[in-house]
Amino acid sequence: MEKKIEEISIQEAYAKDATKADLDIFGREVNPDTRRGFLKKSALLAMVSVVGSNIPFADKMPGGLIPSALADSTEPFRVKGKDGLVYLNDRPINAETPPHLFDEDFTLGKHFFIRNNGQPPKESTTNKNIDEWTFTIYADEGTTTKHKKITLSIGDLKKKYKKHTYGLVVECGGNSRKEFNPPAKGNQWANGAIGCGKWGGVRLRDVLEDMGLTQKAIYVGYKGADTHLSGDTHKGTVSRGVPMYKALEPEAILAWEMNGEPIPYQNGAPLRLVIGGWPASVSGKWLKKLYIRDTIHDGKKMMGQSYRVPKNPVAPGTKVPDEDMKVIESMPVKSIVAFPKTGENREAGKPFEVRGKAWAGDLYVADMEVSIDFGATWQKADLQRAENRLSWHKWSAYVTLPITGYYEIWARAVDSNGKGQPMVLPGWNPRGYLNNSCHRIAIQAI
Ligand SMILES: Nc1nc2c(c(=O)[nH]1)N[C@H]1C(S)=C(S)[C@@H](COP(=O)(O)O)O[C@H]1N2
Ligand SMILES: [Mo]
Repeated sequence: MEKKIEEISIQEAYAKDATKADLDIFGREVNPDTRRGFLKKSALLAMVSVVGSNIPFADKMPGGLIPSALADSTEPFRVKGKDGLVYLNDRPINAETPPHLFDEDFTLGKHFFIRNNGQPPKESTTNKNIDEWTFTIYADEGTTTKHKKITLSIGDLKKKYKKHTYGLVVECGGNSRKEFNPPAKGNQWANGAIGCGKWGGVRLRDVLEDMGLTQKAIYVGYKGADTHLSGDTHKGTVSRGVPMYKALEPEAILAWEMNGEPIPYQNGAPLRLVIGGWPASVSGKWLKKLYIRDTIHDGKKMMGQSYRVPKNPVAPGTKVPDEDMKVIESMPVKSIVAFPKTGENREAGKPFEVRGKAWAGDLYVADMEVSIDFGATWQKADLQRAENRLSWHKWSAYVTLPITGYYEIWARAVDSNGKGQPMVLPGWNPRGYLNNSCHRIAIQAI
């Protein structure tokens, strides 16, 4: 007899299990330190209904993994308010945007990727009266002259400071990690751990300068309202930061809006720091604390191997000691083909449009090219100016596939310093960061 399986979202699965201890489907305790463990029973049930049949070897499934049938489909393993994302992990939630959803001028909230390091705050605390959401700025001794500590609400920000809106690229430092060989631990992102929203809020600079910054203030760190997966509030999730010069740039903002709407819950509602061009881990979600530091911020995931790359190139597979690693700053130049969708057909001999987006960390994109012959020859694409610094550029080109057969369309951007995207993985590093190799799509000419 066919048993009806309940379809539930990840959110509901969490809510259901929230009161229980963290147990996997076999009733064993999930190891909070590895942030893995097996999928919880309720989550796995939700999947069985999608895969369409029983999962005989469910007990062999490595912790945190979801069936690949699901990794390619998106229903109904879905997070409220999101649509079309590819899920990598449910605990914490990590989901990426497939390339064809980058065809919008700015990434829609429902398509914006999710990279959580822990459990977001309760949704009801993030969407009530957002003007009442508060955050506190703490200053290290001697870094400010006017205030040592101040608490502000979103309402205060709106009243006191001028609102600014910028298109800002938020890209996970580990985007495109999937191509690393030997593989790097961490979310196996294809190319969709990036988004460019139009972020609205106030300048971080305006708020910080009101504290009376001194020369001693050299770094700014953040902390969000999310909690460690174990529920232990002392453990924290991620607390990163940027040097003061980056925090003071005009485009660094405290945002409560994305694309003219409140920020989606999973993307840091109601208030997040948005610092474009650097690894997205510096853009703190669910913002609760800012720290003005007299030293390089030493919060969680600032030290050791996280968001760091070797100071000098290393052979693939090398173990690199912490002291030989440096913090990632500006992200490298990169581009994506958003249209057509990979796997589509086009008529041989007939020109058709190819288009996408390109971005270059702190720089501009200066040049854009596409290839239909695996990089042997390149043709210039039409590149538009970005709406503002740190936003992405739109590009398009007309290509013609001469005869019937299988083709790949490759895209390559060059930044304003003349540095272009490599065709293959640029440099192996232990945690799999900064892969900006060319994006490729497959098209059949018929
Ligand atoms: N408070 C908080 N901020 C955070 C994170 C987090 O887990 N908690 N993840 C960081 C990382 S690693 C990335 S890539 C981006 C992801 O932003 P998004 O989920 O809005 O796409 O948020 C960053 N800010
Ligand atoms: Mo990230």
